[in-house]
Amino acid sequence: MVCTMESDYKRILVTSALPYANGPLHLGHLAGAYLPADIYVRYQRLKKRDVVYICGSDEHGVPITIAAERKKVSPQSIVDEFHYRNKEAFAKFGIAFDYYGRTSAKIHHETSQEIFLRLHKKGIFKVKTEKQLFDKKANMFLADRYVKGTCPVCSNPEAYGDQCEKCGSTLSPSELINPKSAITGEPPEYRETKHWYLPLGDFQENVAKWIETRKHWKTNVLGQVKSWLSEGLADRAVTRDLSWGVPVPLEEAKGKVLYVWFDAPIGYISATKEWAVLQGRPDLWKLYWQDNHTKLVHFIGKDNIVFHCIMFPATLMELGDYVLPDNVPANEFLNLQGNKLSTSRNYAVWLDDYLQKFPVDPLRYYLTFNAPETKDADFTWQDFQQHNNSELADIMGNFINRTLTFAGKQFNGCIPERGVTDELDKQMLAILQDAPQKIGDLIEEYEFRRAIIALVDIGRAANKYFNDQEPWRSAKDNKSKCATTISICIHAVQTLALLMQPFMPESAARTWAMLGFTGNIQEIPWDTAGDCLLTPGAAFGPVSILFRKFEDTEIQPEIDRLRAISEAMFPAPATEKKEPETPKIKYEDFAKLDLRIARVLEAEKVEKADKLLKLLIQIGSEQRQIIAGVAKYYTPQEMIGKKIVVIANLEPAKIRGLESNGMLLAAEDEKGEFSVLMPEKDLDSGAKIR
Ligand code: B3M
Ligand code: ZN
Repeated sequence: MVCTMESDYKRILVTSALPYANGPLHLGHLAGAYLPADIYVRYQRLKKRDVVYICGSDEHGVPITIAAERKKVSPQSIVDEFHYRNKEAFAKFGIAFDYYGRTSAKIHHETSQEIFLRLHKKGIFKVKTEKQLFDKKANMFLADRYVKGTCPVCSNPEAYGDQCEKCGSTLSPSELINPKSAITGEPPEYRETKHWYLPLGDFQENVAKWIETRKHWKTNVLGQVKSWLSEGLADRAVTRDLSWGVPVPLEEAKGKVLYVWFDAPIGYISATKEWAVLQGRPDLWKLYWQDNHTKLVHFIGKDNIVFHCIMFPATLMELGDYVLPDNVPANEFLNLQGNKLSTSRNYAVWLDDYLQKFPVDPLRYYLTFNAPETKDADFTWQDFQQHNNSELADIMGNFINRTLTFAGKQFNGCIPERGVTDELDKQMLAILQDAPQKIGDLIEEYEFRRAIIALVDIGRAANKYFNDQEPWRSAKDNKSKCATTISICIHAVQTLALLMQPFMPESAARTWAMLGFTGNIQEIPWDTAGDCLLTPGAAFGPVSILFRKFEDTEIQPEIDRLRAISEAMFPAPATEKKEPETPKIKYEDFAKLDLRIARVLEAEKVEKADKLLKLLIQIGSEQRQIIAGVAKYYTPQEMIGKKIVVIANLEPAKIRGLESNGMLLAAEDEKGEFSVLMPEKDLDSGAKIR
């Protein structure tokens, strides 16, 4: 059930990943799955489209029970605490869900069990009895994160049974080297247990065919999905031996619960059901999930791609009467001051904390401007301060303020009458007229970074227009020209306020009030934002500073706090080693190297060589194979789609019998941090490095 054309859609259903209710939210959460979705939804509402935005707490799974054990409280009290805290934090940041559910809800348990039973009755599941890790002391099976051990891919000693957070590899508990129970620290033993598996291999063909129709997806998402498909889909257990979760609705599975990744995506459906009940139309959810005129969009972070692009769609396909996602615009990760965020080490910027010191909209602005849309991004307080001060305060805020202050003095706080327009006036008016379409198209394409840059560009153009028209001069000798200039400037303020709404709703509403409008700004359709909605002669409201600058004295303590944590995380080497001197070279020596930007098309592990990846790369119009010693640090999925730097004129060599035609550049520092060099901007492959 897939609509092929944009115009086929009658309604949009947007979801954001359900955050685990096991801890507070930080800005990595916001940047990944919530802020972009909120911008998209707010825009669609302004376009007067039928859109519903669903989210909620993921309250099952090992992350919850581990948090409960750590705090020595019940899982229920953990999810109760964080469900409400997180719901409130989202609300404070203006994330405007239509419904925020929770997977402990009765309707969710019922919906998940019903879907499990439907698949069971169709004979979809494979039931297997297998040996799994068991902790004798704790008397329980060790699923997922209940086992820790050494990652077989990157040797990280702290890898979990389901995933290594260092290299991103997906693991199963039995793959860990030296496994230990996360509860008792004991080495586990193997015991037999029975589980229900989703035979994803059987669905591979259908999933692959469907993915072929998703040409419009982001390359980072398609790259990961294709790499999963090329490795071949494996059976996935959808049940667990745990006591916390949705009970498996079968007599023979007593004491088992559904795997959290089986029930959590169903949470989108059950939350839509709850929303429908609140609308007084309990069946309304069906229109959004079971009518093929719905455009379903899942906003997630990159670690959730396999579940949203393969596992959940495969389940829905088997059910046969559900819509599949039109798009899954997953974001990459946001780092913090150059390091990975770490909840357990308190290396994060917590939303609650942020709000004690700074306003909402600058963060919404900066996280959109610096969004990890195509590659990981880094949040630094310095950069946040700089972009707030220059773009929000100096461009947007300054333009709005100088316009209204000037109009206050020269025209008595009233909107002046517009007279004859000259060339500059016409140019400015054309920019305003085109803006809704231009920014709207970018939002439709999930290009939120470019959209917000286009918004600030309008502020920039308006500031320039103000300067070029010099209204302070015309005020003295040509009052009617001055009136025209200021009328157009106020018109620009109005357009900016309307177009700011999806990104910075609070500031948009404040600007609207400053303009003297009394109605709700959200009622004004997006498409009219470029028109002049002002009434000449009408008085506008009191003017106040829209965006304040952030001082070094406010920013420095934040940097210091994080630096102290990161130094504890990665202590500096005791003695500074002096680098041996390397002989100087001439430019001609350097010029002998043909260094190029290349794009990784395919990546796979080299059999029996745990350090090597075989990469197919594109350099301009040419494709080549190189063998790179990066497998300890990068999974094949992580490499696909990446732009890298290669020495293109290195003599071909045979490595482990495989031809390597070039070499990629990478670096490792004293801390053992390893990185392949990747250009900061999206350069074309083949570009020469000089
Ligand atoms: N709770 C994982 C996460 O927060 C998970 C998402 C569920 S979406 C259905 O990354
Ligand atoms: Zn690893």
